Amino acid sequence: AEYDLVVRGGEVATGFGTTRCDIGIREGRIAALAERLTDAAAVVEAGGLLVLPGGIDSHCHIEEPARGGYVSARGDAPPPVTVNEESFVSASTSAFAGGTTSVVCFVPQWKGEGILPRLADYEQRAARGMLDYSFHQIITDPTDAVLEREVPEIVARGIRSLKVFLTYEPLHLSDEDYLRVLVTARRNGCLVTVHCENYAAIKWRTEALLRAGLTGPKYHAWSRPTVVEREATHRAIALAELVDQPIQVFHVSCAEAAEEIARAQHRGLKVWGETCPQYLMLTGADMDRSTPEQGAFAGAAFMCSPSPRTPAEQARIWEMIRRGTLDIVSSDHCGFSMGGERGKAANGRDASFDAIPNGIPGLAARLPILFSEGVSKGRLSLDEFVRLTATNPARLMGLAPRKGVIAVGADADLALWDPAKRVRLTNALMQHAIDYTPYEGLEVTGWPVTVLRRGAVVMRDGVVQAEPGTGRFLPRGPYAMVRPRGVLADGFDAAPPPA
Ligand code: DUC
Ligand code: ZN
Ligand code: ZN
Ligand code: ZN
Repeated sequence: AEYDLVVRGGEVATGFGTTRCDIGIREGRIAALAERLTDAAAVVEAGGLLVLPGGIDSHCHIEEPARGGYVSARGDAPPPVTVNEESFVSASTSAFAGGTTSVVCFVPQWKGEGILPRLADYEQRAARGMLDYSFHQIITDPTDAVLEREVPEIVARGIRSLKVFLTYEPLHLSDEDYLRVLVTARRNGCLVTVHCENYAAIKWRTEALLRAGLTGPKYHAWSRPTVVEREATHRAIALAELVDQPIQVFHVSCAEAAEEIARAQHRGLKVWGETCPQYLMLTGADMDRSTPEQGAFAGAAFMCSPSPRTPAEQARIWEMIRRGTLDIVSSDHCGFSMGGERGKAANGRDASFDAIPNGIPGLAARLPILFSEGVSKGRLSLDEFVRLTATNPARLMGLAPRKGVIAVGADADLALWDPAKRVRLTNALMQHAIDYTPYEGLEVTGWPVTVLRRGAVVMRDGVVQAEPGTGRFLPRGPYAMVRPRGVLADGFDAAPPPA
């Protein structure tokens, strides 16, 4: 047969407009888009369904050995070891269940070590999954050896983004170290992604809250108000402008921070902004929940950083998506179970808020929530949904045009959605390794019913069928979006990029 598989009769959202057509697949890639394709070895009927590019989640923490990471902890208390409970197999299952087929996840760097030892370990972990994957390299200890020897080596191995934190006790960089990472990224043709919150401000607020006896989960939000995020966003952008290095601001939770990004964009800077469903769906008040079984610890289920805000702020984030200031919606999936010893209760269920790991699971929930709240409720067109969740992340991360669009030559990663299917979210539907979802009971309209990864059906009606070890690493080469603008103060280039 001419095609290994034909997806027949769906409403196809290509990333650049919607059309009714058949999709012919050969050797895992899209070989033809036409009104009618015959001569197929197999057919997937898509009548009445939407056919979307498989989701790309360009920000998720999977099986990440984070030594003390994601716990605020005061400067005086040694942070505990925390390990993300999700494995690449459970994460792949969860992602497929929710319509996502590729991820960009994080290789850790532990302070006092180089980056290559962790990378070797992480490559082995990732290769066990079913998702296609690429890596951001976290930099926590930017020594000369790391920046001058190891970064060029990981770039040669296909990693094109460096991730830095401006907060968290064991992770945050000083301005000086952040500048050094920006310079290194510029010299090596990488994107820099930034967690923007002010470390010293959070530490100061946290210590004051604890002294006042305000220790419950809800005070997590009080420890990091929006001004803390706005200041760090402003600083991250200003220093990136100084160096002339493109950056993406991760997980924007408030309009103040988004306005910093908008202003930079209006001035022509290469600055992008991402947000996540939690900033559209959760608020600080969720951390004030208490249940008979869990008491105030129940609030820890909603604890992530930046903190969820208010309904008014949620509306402002929708507006910033509509304007295009925020052009990617990722999950920041970073699941910690409520039970057990490795998760939210790593430091006990009575731990003060600063000793509870930050992060919530969202790999499977991301697309159904954004589809329902966005497309079904009329806030987003289908095209906008596809761009926010697949096309834009693929382009910004250098994965386009292989990923993120439905076009001839692209990988046949497809999600078939029933736009009318109504589902009440439960933790079982998430199919992850975490023991809860923060969205339990939420009603959504629209659901992915079939998912193909490189032309193979990997999910049908919630049943994931893919062999562990079939996910592929997506190496990234040089790409234009992260090329510096060449605009420099006084015309003096203190960090020339490669010719
Ligand atoms: N924020 C979280 O909530 N979890 C993981 C890392 C982060 O920055
Ligand atoms: Zn972050
Ligand atoms: Zn400012
Ligand atoms: Zn994150």
